[in-house]
Amino acid sequence: MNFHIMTLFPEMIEGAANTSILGRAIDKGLLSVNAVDIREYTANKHNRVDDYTYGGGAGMLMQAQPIYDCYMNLQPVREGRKVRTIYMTPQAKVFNQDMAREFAKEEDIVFLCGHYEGIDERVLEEIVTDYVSIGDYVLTGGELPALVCMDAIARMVPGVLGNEVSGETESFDDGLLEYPQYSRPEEWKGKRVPDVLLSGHHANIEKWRHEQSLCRTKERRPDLYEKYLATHEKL
Ligand code: 6GU
Repeated sequence: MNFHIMTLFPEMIEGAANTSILGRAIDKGLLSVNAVDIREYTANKHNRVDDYTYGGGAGMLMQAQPIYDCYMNLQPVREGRKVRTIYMTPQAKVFNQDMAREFAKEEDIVFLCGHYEGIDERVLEEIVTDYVSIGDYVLTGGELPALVCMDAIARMVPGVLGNEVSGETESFDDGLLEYPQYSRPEEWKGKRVPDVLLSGHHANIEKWRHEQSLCRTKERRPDLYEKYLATHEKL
């Protein structure tokens, strides 16, 4: 899978993408991360990529031309392939695990990261296929959101997490939060690991973990808990 990130801060993307699990997946040839500097495509003699907004109002806007030329020069676009192009913006539906799973099926994904007060609407209409937010708060740019989405998508690509582990065996796979987990020692600061986990009784362990998931979800995410009950109603 190939990620193409259009940004004014390519070093922000490269720094984060080349570490840990993403870095290993790149080394293994499962992923590529291609951060492209939009500024390199400006036709402005002072290298500007922003200008005032028509109609007035606060701040500057990223102009259409550099973004469009940058997009048209991306490899999959040059080769005439249809490519999902995601604009990271708080004016959008909030990213979730289902979306990560869907995007992970693509061969190429383009992320467009905005700055300033946003981007000229006309270039968005021309190239963007998906509008995605990462939550109801405002950030200074789309780079961190793009990294968040890229990480969540990448771990759903087969092989990225390693041979045995599946991206599905985590919180949200069945709509519940994950149960608490423990490693050695059996006792730490007077706190003991729950007996059932030391029992070796796998059915009881599964039952305990499911109960813990339910409890934790009800307490921390009542919204998810209600949704779970509604879809798992035993008749
Ligand atoms: Cl995707 N972009 C920006 N700039 N701010 C955000 C966001 C995205 N999602 C939440 N806040």
